[in-house]
Amino acid sequence: MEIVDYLLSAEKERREVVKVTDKYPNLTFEEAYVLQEKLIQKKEQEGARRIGLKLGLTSKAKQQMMGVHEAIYGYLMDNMLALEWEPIDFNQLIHPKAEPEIAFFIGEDLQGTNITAADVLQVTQYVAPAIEVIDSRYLDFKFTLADVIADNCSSARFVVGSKWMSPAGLDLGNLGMIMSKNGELSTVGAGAAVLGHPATSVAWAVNKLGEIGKGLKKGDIVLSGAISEAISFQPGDSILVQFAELGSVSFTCK
Ligand code: OOG
Repeated sequence: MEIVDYLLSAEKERREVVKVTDKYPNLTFEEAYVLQEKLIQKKEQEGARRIGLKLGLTSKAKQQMMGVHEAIYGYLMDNMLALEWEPIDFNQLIHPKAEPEIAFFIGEDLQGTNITAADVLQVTQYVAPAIEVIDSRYLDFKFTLADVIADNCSSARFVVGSKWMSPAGLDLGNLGMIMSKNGELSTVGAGAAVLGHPATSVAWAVNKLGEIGKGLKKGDIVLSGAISEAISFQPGDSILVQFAELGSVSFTCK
């Protein structure tokens, strides 16, 4: 509980903290997921609700940067949902960054350990453009894989665009994306940046959850992983993510 409270108070008090593995260098991924679950349960006790899942470190570039070969998952809570028409308050965050993502709206429960991308697409009612705001509680956004898992994968806020489409007629792997800040191009990418296809990324998470007897529930939102590197923003900035076919999503920061 000590570590959970350490991370929760960093989030509440909006300050960076030294990473957990500085004190507990042998923290395993399994132990880190147990800490993450305890952290989420604590948020639930305080009134927040789980509304879905997010994937992290799904791009080759990011995995190489971290020296890992695996993606990670964390939970989305109802109080992380931000709205396009309400500025995100910088003072509630530490050192936020924005990432372009494709959101999946899950229409049926899905659980198992052999789930494929096709299975995911079959239960996906809609996909939509999204921006995830990550805000690691760790000093300078520096951490090991175990640290970031315990910190609910840096989750902080997310915004979903208003255009929701059935994935049926879409080629999500080939979907192009550009992200701009204050009208200037920042990053470009395509759906395939995420483990080859965003539905593959969601399937990975379902299989990982399946190993501990969990799965996705009807109504869950899943953020399938960043399609390009994350960009920092400050008060006064506006971020716009435009997808081919899927439309756009944006937010401003105050
Ligand atoms: C970890 C979470 C990154 C993604 O999509 O790769 C993430 C981090 O870089 O803070 O959400």
